[in-house]
Amino acid sequence: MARIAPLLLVMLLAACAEDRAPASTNPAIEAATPEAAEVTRTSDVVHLDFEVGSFAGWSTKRLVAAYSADVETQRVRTGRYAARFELRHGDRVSEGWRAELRDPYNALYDRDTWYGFSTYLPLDYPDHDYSCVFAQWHDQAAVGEGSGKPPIAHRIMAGRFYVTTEASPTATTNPLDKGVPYETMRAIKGVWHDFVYRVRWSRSDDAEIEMWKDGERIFGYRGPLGYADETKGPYFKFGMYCGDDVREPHVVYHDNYGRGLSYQDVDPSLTRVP
Ligand SMILES: [Ca+2]
Repeated sequence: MARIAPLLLVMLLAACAEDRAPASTNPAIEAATPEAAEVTRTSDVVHLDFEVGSFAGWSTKRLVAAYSADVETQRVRTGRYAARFELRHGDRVSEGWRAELRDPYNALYDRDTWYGFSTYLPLDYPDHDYSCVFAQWHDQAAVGEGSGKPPIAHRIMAGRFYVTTEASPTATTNPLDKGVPYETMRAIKGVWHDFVYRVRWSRSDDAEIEMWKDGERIFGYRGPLGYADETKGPYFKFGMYCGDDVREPHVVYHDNYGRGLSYQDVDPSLTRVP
């Protein structure tokens, strides 16, 4: 029995890992103070576009290492900075293989929330037949309750870019309603793409999604979305998340995340001066 105790201690420390700041010497990550995140959490319109040269305003606890995310000056959509994300073999945090930043804001129900961001996949982004997620809207589980699959996930698999939805009366990893409101075979490597989403979150069956890609309206959806029993609305994350442990590094760039009350508020093609 005496040999089990150290193992239990290691397991407990691992279980608590999500609540610790990442072990990092990355100044961009260390600049993401709780105070800045609190401002983000309570504001209707925010632009977390990295133009402050750091991840101020974001939650960074889903980054395992200094390389998981950094501010980037060579490959940017607009302005001086973007963010580079890298997911390597074994990068597991918060119960998944991920390198993600979270917008601390919980969306309000029964009103429109607009989101915009730009994404760049490098030409050597690996082709694979498992699903990876660049951006997702995740349910906000109450303390002590389990999380569900993300109500909206913005994915790539086998060279296809697509969007999935999930809905159920309660948060679950096997929701009753699954949807694929958008899929395409478009090649998306080597160029920036601008995405804008309008989401009307609802705990009834009348939620709405509209999505624009590079200024063109791509799809609309109306129906069940998310988990009807939740108190707080979903939150946004982006970076790189894969359903399996990756065999080779996956790199993606994001820029110009905005959240607001109109298309204009969040248009990721605009250059904003901080
Ligand atoms: Ca930028």
